[in-house]
Amino acid sequence: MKLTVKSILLTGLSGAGKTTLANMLSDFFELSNLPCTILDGDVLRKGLNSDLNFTREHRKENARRIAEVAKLFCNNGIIPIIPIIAPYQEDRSMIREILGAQDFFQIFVYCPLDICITRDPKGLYLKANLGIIKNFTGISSEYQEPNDSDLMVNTHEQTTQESFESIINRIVIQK
Ligand code: GGZ
Repeated sequence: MKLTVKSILLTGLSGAGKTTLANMLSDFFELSNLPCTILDGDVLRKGLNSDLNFTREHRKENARRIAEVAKLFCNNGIIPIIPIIAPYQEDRSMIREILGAQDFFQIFVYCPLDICITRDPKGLYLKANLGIIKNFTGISSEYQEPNDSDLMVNTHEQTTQESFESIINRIVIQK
């Protein structure tokens, strides 16, 4: 089995299902002996990017660092799977440029904001609505929906398995 791409970005709101899909892709690649690594925005913000907040400037720096780390993996034959909100078109374009447009696959993990608010797995939307968390994407900070994605999955209308399969159908070449 081979892939048509060398790096994968999953962009979308908090609670849209990016991490779930990233984990499913990672499990599938590992079973297929394709080396990969997950670079999750939430995880990296606890280490490498712990000095960054959620201002416009810091989100850009967050995206730049993650893309540069992803490039190191990519250059060593390891597929970076990148589930991050990446709410700004400019930053997503930068990530695409750093990783090389030809090998890059951007997935828009779409779920309507009101559904993400209902899901609220970590209670973050509640805190954002109460003003406890500032600059929260979808509430007090914008998410610019991409119109240049290679694929859009709708986690509100599709099951996670259907979303996962639609990704696999686009990036896998069966030998
Ligand atoms: C957005 C926030 C915020 C604010 C904390 N805005 O769903 P999660 O919890 O587990 O993942 C989100 C993560 C977002 O980090 P990213 O690096 O992906 O964001 S970005 O690409 O926009 O820089 C969320 C949590 O951090 N979180 N505060 N204010 N998400």
